[in-house]
Amino acid sequence: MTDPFTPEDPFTPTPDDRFTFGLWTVGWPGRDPFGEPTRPALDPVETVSRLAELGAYGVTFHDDDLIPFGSSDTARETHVKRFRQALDATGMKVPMATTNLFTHPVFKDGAFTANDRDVRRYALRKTLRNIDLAVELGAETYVAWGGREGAESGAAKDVRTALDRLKEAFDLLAGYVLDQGYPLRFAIEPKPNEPRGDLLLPTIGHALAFIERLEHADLFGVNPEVGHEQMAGLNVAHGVAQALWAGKLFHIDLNGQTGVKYDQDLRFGAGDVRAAFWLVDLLESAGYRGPRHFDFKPPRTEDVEGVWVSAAACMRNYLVLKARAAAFRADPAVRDALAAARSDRLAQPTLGAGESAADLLADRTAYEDFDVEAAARRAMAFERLDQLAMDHLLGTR
Ligand code: 3MF
Ligand code: MG
Ligand code: MG
Repeated sequence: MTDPFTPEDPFTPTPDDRFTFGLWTVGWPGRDPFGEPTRPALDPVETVSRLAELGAYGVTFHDDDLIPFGSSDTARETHVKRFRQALDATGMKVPMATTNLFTHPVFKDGAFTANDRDVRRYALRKTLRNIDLAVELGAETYVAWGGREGAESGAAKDVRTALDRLKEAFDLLAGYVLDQGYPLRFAIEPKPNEPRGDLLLPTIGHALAFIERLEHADLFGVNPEVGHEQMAGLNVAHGVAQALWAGKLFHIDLNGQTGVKYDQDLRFGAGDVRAAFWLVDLLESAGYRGPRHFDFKPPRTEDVEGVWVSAAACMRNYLVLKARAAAFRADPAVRDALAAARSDRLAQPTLGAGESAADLLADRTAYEDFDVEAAARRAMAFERLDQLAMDHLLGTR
């Protein structure tokens, strides 16, 4: 076996793999609710060059990751210029950007759904300003995570009215993008809780349903995050499959989580490795073309060198799982097991071409003559299929 992280490693990424990282991920200094930072802040310029060396395709940012909150216009220009130079020097891209609407205390009751109207107007201005920058830097996707849109107590937030305000905000932002002729789409990121006790649009399903009520629904998709779905005890591959089915998987946040607990943001592949395997299998077999974006936090036990080990491991784990999933799909024993499980038959429509309810009611084989007990006795043979998947995942096949 080749050592990981050496040039001979077959799982060394290249920009063609489309791996991207948020500046806030590797740049997280390790501040948590119980402790001070354990690492120095990273210069975005260093982040760009280190990630480029590791084989990433690009970086993403919140406005405040790049331009510290409260910077003067001159300082803002300098930050953007240095960042742009780093991108040019390395060939790194910025396929996505987003707004920080949660760190400053002004957003303690949310942004687009804050009870205070002046806070909502300020949040819209902050977002519009960063949309201009996102487009200038070549972003095609604008992610909107609710941040603190939510509540801890029942009467504090009228949820139906808050959803009106959220729709109002997204209708305005989309109208602006259309007026400006920007080639930008929005990806809403669901999360069930943290930092608020309960957040609005808690899961992929809630977000998909909300999008259908927007004025420019075509411009909106979702940005599911592995750990966020798992914090709600949900099957992330199922949620992502539904987003793909709806034509709404605009972006994805990859990371790791071990079950229903606080937002762990482990490196991708850590946590629920079986869920990660099925997710990669899905993304690769569905032909998802967007960036593979890592939204993780290198644990605060690591020093700066450990940050890059953790980042490289996100990409490596994706490539290992991609190879394992491809081997699983190519294995003749798996093809036999899929046939035994009759998985191909699901693609056959339940009704014949043009068959009506009356035709179905007239079909005695569907009911009167159907041998229910015999059909109930048929084994589905899913265990053999799943064990083959386990063996591929564990490297024992
Ligand atoms: C929080 C998140 C966010 C979003 C980010 C992009 C800070 O759990 O996942 O990361 O991904 O704001 O919109
Ligand atoms: Mg997250
Ligand atoms: Mg995220």
